[in-house]
Amino acid sequence: MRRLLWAGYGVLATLVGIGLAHLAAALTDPAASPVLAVGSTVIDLTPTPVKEWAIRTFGSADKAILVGSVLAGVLVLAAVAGLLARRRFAVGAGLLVALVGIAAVAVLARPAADPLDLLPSVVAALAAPAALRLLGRTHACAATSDDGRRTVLLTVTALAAMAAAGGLAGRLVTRLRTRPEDVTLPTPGDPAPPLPRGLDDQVPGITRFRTPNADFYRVDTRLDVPVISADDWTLTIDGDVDRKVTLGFDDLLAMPMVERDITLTCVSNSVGGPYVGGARWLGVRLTDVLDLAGIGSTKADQILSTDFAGMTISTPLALATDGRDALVAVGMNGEPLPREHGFPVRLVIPGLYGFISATKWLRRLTLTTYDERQAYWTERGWATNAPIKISARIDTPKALADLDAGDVVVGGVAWAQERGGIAGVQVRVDGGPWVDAQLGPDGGDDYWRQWFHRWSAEPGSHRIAVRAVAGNGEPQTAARAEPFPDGASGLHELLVRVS
Ligand SMILES: Nc1nc2c(c(=O)[nH]1)N[C@H]1C(S)=C(S)[C@@H](COP(=O)(O)O)O[C@H]1N2
Ligand SMILES: [Mo]
Repeated sequence: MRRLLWAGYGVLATLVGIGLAHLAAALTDPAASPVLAVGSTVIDLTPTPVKEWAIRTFGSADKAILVGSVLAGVLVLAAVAGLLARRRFAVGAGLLVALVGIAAVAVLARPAADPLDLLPSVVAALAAPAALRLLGRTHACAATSDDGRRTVLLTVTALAAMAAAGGLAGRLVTRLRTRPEDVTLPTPGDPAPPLPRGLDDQVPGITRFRTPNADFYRVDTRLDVPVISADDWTLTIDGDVDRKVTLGFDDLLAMPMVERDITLTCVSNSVGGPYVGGARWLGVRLTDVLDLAGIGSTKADQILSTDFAGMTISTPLALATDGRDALVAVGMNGEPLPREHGFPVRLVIPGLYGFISATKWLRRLTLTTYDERQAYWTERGWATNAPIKISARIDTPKALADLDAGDVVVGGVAWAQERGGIAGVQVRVDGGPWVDAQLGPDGGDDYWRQWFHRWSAEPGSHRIAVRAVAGNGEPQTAARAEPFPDGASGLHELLVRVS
């Protein structure tokens, strides 16, 4: 019983340290929070196959699970520290400081770390042992006085409140920084045509023609939602250029604005998977931005883009500048970029998977060569050139659905960016003939297209398959491939039961 109490003291002292460190991080750099830094380091060190497995198995919960595991591990060690402190305070406190030390190393190892980022760790290294000492003292008094128990209870409550308040105040402070909703976007000189009404209302269960921001898939290496202020944001264009240039947010907004409907796709999306979304993007042409620095005589073959934390993504220069609508984007569906999707500025380059094109929280564009510099995913074995593969997905009915015999509407979306869009979609039931599906309205070559097919279903078990053909005549391949290293392929097929 007494042991359990001391283990609890260790955990509580650690939570006080974490809570106050979180507050200190919010005041300096939210990404420098020790728990997040440890979690990010774990992500970066995780081998690619394990990472892929985690994304496949846990989906977007993969990060919550990771942070949870890191936290659980820390708290187990915290309990051990409490137990050790029961006999010798210095040993327990030493373990706590050592824990913070590991976190501090993780904080400093981040590419964009600066010395101020150590502040939260210092706060934790002071607060956790101090809380443990206080708990130890009160515990000792409890043995010698009648009010002792009450004092212990009070101390525990006060410290728990402090830990919680630290964490909450940290959140509040973070919220108060320049928010996306404070930004007024310019109107585009080159607007997108009105997006036609999709099949949303006609085909129940089909993916919406335009993905609302709140529903847009999110894939990145971050555990937190980066909180970046637009006021002190800058973009630097450097490397093999005529002159190095640095732009502020207002400089960027003053440039000619283009608006385009573009469907973004993640290389980790498996056939039929959810990591794809269609949105209306507002931004400056990437070539206009690069021209400010002058890339006429460059020997570079890649654009290495760097985010606010030093994470890098590389894009083949020739593809990014071949005339496609590559954007340095500030708006998404009529609003400033949400923080999850790169506020204040990100890249959007149609036709290339996000991991080689769609840098969020953009800070730097460096013209260089693949020999000279390797981006984050290049170091992890992913391809450097990965055009989005033609793909069709069945949204309705769902796999293994129980359906009533009779008219069934099969429907979904298909995409073939930078290949002239979708020219046709075909459906096949049980290895029968391929039948043309009806296409929804056209949202442009870089946008996905909805489709549906009326099927008269007869009782039994049936296999439905779909395939697409691009506007340039290229058919979707049936050859199966896993996402690694340049995107999944194969046909989306599913089984349903009709009775
Ligand atoms: N800074 C940064 N940008 C990033 C990533 C990242 O991990 N960090 N992930 C990329 C990947 S893999 C994809 S698929 C797209 C996803 O963009 P979204 O989250 O807005 O849908 O962002 C890209 N941009
Ligand atoms: Mo991705």
